[in-house]
Amino acid sequence: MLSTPNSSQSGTRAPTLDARAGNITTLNGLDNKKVLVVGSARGGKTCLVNRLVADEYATDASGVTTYQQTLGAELSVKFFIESENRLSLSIWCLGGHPRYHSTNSQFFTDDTAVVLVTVDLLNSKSLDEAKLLFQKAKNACPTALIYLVGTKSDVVDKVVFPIGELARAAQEAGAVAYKTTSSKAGTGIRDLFDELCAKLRDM
Ligand SMILES: Nc1nc2c(ncn2[C@@H]2O[C@H](COP(=O)(O)OP(=O)(O)OP(=O)(O)O)[C@@H](O)[C@H]2O)c(=O)[nH]1
Ligand SMILES: [Mg+2]
Repeated sequence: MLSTPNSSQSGTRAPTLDARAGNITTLNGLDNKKVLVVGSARGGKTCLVNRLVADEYATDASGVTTYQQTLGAELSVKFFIESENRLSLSIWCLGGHPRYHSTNSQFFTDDTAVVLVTVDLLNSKSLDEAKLLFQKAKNACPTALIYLVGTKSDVVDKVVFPIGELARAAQEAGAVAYKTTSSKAGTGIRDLFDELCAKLRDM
């Protein structure tokens, strides 16, 4: 299921429910790190991963954005091979629907290198959900780099809380940083991954 890397940003997607696959330590000769992407349902997690891995943002034929709920979890692999940050990431995007809360717990293992806790900037409940997930990640993945990631930043006029609140939450929770991203506009995502890859390299 995993392809040979042939560009600095190549990626593959391989749906599976095997949480332990994140334990692979090398992939095609590259260090492999496990990344979790978590957050509320419809929060923009899958779109973020799709933008990173395939530079895609799904719309139907008339240009309307489409939504397909993640059923359980989906694994994508991303290779970074041309920059000095040579590594691969196994990125687990976890379904945000409450029905997956208990099964998601098995993915929070202590070998997790990075947790991206997403906050849907258009959903007032999303920040509280993110705070709970942040604590869960902190407890179960003590050595992981944990980021708070505000999604959908392109819809500036509908953001339901000030960005300052996201910054404060990140500081209080002890996040590495908070970031804002738009999968639709394609902003913030490469910068986020470049930064976290550099941090992983230095660890
Ligand atoms: N405006 C805007 N809308 C977005 C963006 N990212 C996602 N969306 C919208 O949010 C919907 C849900 O996005 P998904 O990425 O599927 O959400 P998810 O967090 O994976 O949802 P679950 O799989 O249910 O946990 C998409 O269908 C888009 O309509 C973005 O960057 N900007
Ligand atoms: Mg999803």
